[in-house]
Amino acid sequence: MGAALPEAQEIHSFCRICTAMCGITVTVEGDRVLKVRGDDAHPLSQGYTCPKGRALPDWHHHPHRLDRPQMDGQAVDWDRCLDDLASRLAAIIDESGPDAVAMYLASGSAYDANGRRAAERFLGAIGSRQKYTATTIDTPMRPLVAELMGGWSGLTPMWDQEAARLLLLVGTNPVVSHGHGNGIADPIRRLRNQQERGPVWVIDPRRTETARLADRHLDPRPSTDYLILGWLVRELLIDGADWAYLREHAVGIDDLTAAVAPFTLDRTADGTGLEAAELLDLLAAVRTAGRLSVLSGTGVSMSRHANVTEWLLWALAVVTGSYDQPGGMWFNPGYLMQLDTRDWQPSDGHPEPGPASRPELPRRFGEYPCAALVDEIEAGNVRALVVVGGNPLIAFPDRDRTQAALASLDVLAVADVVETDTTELATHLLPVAGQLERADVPWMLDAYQPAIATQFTPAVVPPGADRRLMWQAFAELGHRLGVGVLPRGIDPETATDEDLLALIAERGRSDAATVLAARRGLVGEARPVHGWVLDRVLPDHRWRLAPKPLVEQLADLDHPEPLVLLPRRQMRTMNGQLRDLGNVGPEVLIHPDHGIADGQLVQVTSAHGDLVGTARTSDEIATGAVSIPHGWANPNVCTLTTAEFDIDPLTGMVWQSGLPVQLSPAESA
Ligand SMILES: Nc1nc2c(c(=O)[nH]1)N[C@H]1C(S)=C(S)[C@@H](COP(=O)(O)OP(=O)(O)OC[C@H]3O[C@@H](n4cnc5c(=O)[nH]c(N)nc54)[C@H](O)[C@@H]3O)O[C@H]1N2
Ligand SMILES: Nc1nc2c(c(=O)[nH]1)N[C@H]1C(S)=C(S)[C@@H](COP(=O)(O)OP(=O)(O)OC[C@H]3O[C@@H](n4cnc5c(=O)[nH]c(N)nc54)[C@H](O)[C@@H]3O)O[C@H]1N2
Ligand code: SF4
Ligand SMILES: [Mo]
Repeated sequence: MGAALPEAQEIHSFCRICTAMCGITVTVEGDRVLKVRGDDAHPLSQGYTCPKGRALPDWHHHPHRLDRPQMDGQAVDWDRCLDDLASRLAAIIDESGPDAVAMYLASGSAYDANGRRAAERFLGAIGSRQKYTATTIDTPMRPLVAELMGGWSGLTPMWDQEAARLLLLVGTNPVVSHGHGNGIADPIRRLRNQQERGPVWVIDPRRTETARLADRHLDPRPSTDYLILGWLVRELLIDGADWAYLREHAVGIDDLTAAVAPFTLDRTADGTGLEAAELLDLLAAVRTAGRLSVLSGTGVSMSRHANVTEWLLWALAVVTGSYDQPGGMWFNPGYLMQLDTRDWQPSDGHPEPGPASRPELPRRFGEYPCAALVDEIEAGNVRALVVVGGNPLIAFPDRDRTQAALASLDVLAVADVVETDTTELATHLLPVAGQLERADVPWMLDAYQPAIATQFTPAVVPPGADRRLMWQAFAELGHRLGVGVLPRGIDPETATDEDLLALIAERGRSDAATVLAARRGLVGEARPVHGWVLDRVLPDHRWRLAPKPLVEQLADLDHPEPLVLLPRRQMRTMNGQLRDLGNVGPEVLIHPDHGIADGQLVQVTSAHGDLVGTARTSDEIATGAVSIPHGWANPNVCTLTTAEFDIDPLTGMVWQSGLPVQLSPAESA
């Protein structure tokens, strides 16, 4: 035998697939990642992991991992790839200006603190305004409503897991998703804990994994939640509102009262298809609880009524005195972000115009809506696109147009860890270090945690093959273009991940050395804190209860459609990620009454396009709904959605939930 075999080692890290960011213990042997299990000593996840986290070893050693840079599909070395990319970008900027270079930053970069910052700084440094993120195909209604009602788009209300006496979930399925906005590790345990204090109510047209363990489940017609929420607000304003809180912390009460006046019980029961008795039970539960925690998800954010529904959901929280008060919802100021120490200038929520080809699609929060990107490419305004941890071909509407537009670009540079639908089209492929190959702190998602806490992970294994840290790739690209990407004083030749992370950590609640030693989590304040949003963020300490653009949208809502598409996340995949590790494909979930048999091929048609998939029939879904997960190449639900019409005028959001579809049996795919 030759050299001694390396010994197996256990390294504490945290999973960077979803916002729950569970503590994990990774078994490695040399550069082989053997196993991932939950870390029992982790203060927030307490040993929990889901199948995605446990699949990290298979993902790390994925047969289609990206090992070497490529140009037009040919392996090249980094210098060649970056030289060529830089000179092509320079020529485009010279000829067409910096706005001809766009960037799409998505899920895969949200958990690479250094890489994400470097990519964003690169875009800013070349002077481009063409920034797109997954927020505008996911949940732009929340920052919109936060800005219109609270003066700042970043407010994320958190479930009070210590004290809420009622948890209301509207169009979210945390048992599978682990939260939308709130990072919820070990969701079943946390929901059970909640039930010891007070009931969990779920509103969802599907009897979801979460609905099955809830105390009560209401299954309204899709996209009619606004009626339920508006009716609750109306009734509470008559009896049950927290008037002391409202007098001190709200403006626009009369306008809100007028806006919800038409929401009678009859109209709500009629519009939602729910029994009056069920609705009255919910109202009684809210009155009994006094304050509540109420969370929404993609069932709200992707619907045509997203903004209005989210507004009425926030209004419900304000009217019950729930926001920023114990037993209601709190706002996590973040361990690293320390939002509670900043000075706030309240915003009135006025957007800037969209890009030249779609000026009607508003620019908000410093970004353009994804719905505009394909038009910008087709119009020749965008000639180069840099994709940073995203997969537009499974995420954007108009699947075929998106494909043609990406293929027509002069430059499509993609920074990813595995081959995807989008990497196949790349002119420049940047194989960046995956999550186990880099040190990290949860920078962007600091304020989505159930405690004021942070954590640090070292690289579990060094970057394998010819992969580079993403921040290095952008620093080198910037250097070639003569723009600075790294903070001052950082030498790209000698700096480490930790040097850069220290600059983030030192702005947190303890010094950088303490944060970088927090290998299994560091909890600053385990319990919710209250008051900083009321004191520091809200304009004049008051919620604006009736923002005009939302009141106007409410006046203009239409009737529900007979059969509609609903989104659904799957337990073992994350959007388009992990699907090729032997996971179940995207079944078309329908009620048995459509005359289509379980396992039969079914065609689903929208006003825009169609797909053929395998039907799964179940009475867990209402007859008026068809549930199809996104993230798959075939069938790809993005063939049904479009950015051409029915785009939300306030956010530019694509209609991805509740859009009308038709079903018919299909012979073959
Ligand atoms: N019709 C329809 N469309 C939808 C949705 C829907 O429900 N229905 N959902 C929408 C939602 S909510 C979202 S968030 C978007 C998702 O849209 P995307 O975020 O674009 O989709 P993902 O498949 O998550 O892409 C993440 C990519 O990051 C890569 N990645 C993983 N780790 C790393 C890393 O460490 N570094 C880098 N650089 N890359 C990495 C992965 O390999 C993957 O290719 O889709 C949206 N589109
Ligand atoms: N396992 C796993 N986890 C994930 C992801 C994943 O792909 N896989 N993706 C991550 C991402 S990017 C996101 S954005 C989050 C999303 O997190 P969630 O929003 O919690 O997840 P979804 O499964 O999309 O849940 C949406 C629910 O809304 C319901 N719904 C649809 N229309 C309506 C309606 O009109 N009214 C009501 N009340 N309900 C409706 C659907 O039936 C569905 O159960 O999950 C994240 N976590
Ligand atoms: S819930 Fe799963 S994917 Fe999300 S952080 Fe935990 S182990 Fe990772
Ligand atoms: Mo998302």
